[in-house]
Amino acid sequence: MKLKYVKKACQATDQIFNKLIKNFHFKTEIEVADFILNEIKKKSLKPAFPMIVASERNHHHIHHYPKKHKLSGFTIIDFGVKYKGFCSDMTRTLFIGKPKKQDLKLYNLVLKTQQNCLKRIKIGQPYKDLDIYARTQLQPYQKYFKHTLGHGLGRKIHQKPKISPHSKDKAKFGDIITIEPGLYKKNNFGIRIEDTVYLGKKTQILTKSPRKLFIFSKRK
Ligand SMILES: [Mn+2]
Repeated sequence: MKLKYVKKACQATDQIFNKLIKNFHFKTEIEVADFILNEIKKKSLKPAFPMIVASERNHHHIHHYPKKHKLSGFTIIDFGVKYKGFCSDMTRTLFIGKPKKQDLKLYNLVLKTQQNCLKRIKIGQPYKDLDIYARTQLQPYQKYFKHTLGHGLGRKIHQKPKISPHSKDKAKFGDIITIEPGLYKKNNFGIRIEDTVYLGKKTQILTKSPRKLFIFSKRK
């Protein structure tokens, strides 16, 4: 039952993100947040947690709530919904303006790290090994990875298992977790890519929104 509901929550999240991208005309963080909230309401669902929309100057704050701040540069959008009491959690990072070569390099590093982590998940494996693996993948930028690689979710947005460098939990069949590497540096960059994942016979990625970097021009 639980998996079914988390899947539904993830599908709704993908649909809303898709709509956001197709209608992208937003100027400020709060406009993006309002659009998403409205779409969640239209589906008669609730947000799983206070959404994060964090653009330049704010994107290094890991938990930043949307403001009237103008969108510029890397823009992190982190949201989820609750479906019959079960959560989804997804983050995508967009770029507003023209990314520099170094921006693309950093984005691709986070993406590659996330994809490699997803491929590496194995039942029985200590989660701390996966977290440490992510940090080695992010070298030489690993000091800018300022949170844990992921977390369990279900009825609560953060629950067991722990996926951190000190976790004592091991990957087990049936786990529902997030994998969310990121890089954050004040006045420089803020990038995170996160998916909700189910550990079945195979690893199933339940949030399926595109992971390529969407680039939009700045609005005046
Ligand atoms: Mn998360």
